Amino acid sequence: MNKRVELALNDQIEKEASSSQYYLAMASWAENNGLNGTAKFMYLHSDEERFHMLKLIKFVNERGGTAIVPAVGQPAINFENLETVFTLLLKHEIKVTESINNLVDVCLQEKDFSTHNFVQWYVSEQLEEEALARMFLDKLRLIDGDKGGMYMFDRDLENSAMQPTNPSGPTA
Ligand code: OFO
Repeated sequence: MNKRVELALNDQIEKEASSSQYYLAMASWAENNGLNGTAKFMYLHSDEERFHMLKLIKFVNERGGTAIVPAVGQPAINFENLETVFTLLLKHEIKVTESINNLVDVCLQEKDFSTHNFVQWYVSEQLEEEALARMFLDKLRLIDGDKGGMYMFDRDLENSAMQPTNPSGPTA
């Protein structure tokens, strides 16, 4: 496997692992603050990010590279409020999108068209994740800190089709 591409893929593995931990921390915070819908969303989102990591690990190893399982730092324990959580989520996803775009760029520079093809799945995934985070933030801005509104937001999220699907495994 091309070394620059392998390096960029391993960098992305680290980003997906960090995303999974980050959303797990948000899930735990939400659970401790009576926000069950948000907790459910974040737990599933954390699983989804782990699935993104596993998919990359398998791809690197199957293509003759060496996937590196990364150490990840401890994420935050406390968050100010729901709006902060979703603002941080959107910021984080924008950074991940930049990193995916960089990966696409490296594939094109190195003329690795099969990895480029593989990475397109992540390009579409990022578009969806950013759109979803923006939609939640728009709703939270409308609610503007109103407690009743937040209760409804969380309850809607609990029953929502917007919940991430539980990924079935690295080959799904
Ligand atoms: Fe892996 O999609 Fe978000 O970060």
